[in-house]
Amino acid sequence: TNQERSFFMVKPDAVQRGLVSEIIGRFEKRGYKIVAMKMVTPSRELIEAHYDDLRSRPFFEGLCKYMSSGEAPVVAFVVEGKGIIKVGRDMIGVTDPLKSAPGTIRGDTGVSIGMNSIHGSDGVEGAASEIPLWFSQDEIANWNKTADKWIYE
Ligand code: DAT
Ligand code: MG
Repeated sequence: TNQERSFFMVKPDAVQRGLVSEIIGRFEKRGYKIVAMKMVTPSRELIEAHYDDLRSRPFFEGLCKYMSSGEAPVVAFVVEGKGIIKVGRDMIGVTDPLKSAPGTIRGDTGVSIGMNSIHGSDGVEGAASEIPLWFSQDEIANWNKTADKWIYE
């Protein structure tokens, strides 16, 4: 299906460094359709819910503090298109930017695991819970991308 959706977020470090368009542009360039996007200064509660499955990890507290510090907002966005959940993760690179291949977002933008530029849903379940956590139905644009006929054969 060409209607698969995944959730992404430009993290505070990348917003501070002026990498928003560089990062979101990669998804547009690939031919994917952006169906929702907003800048948010996330609350501690929202970040805890977002990273709920990492609660038992030693870095959880630091992660939540960092993401909800308010020193910079995040840019949350939803991307739609063929294979986006898996391809999105491949475009991002692995969790540690030092281990991410050049050409990936993390491999091209950072060196620190905690400031790794972008979040992307890690699977079908993650995407299904993260999209409604961050966006209400009326914040999602159901638009027809006419360029799709030059993207999908
Ligand atoms: P990913 O963002 O690649 O899906 P994750 O879901 O395992 O990685 O972890 C969420 C975020 O938590 C990750 O982007 C950065 C931070 N993090 C993960 N492992 C960490 C570690 N060992 N030390 C510090 N921060 C870490
Ligand atoms: Mg993850």
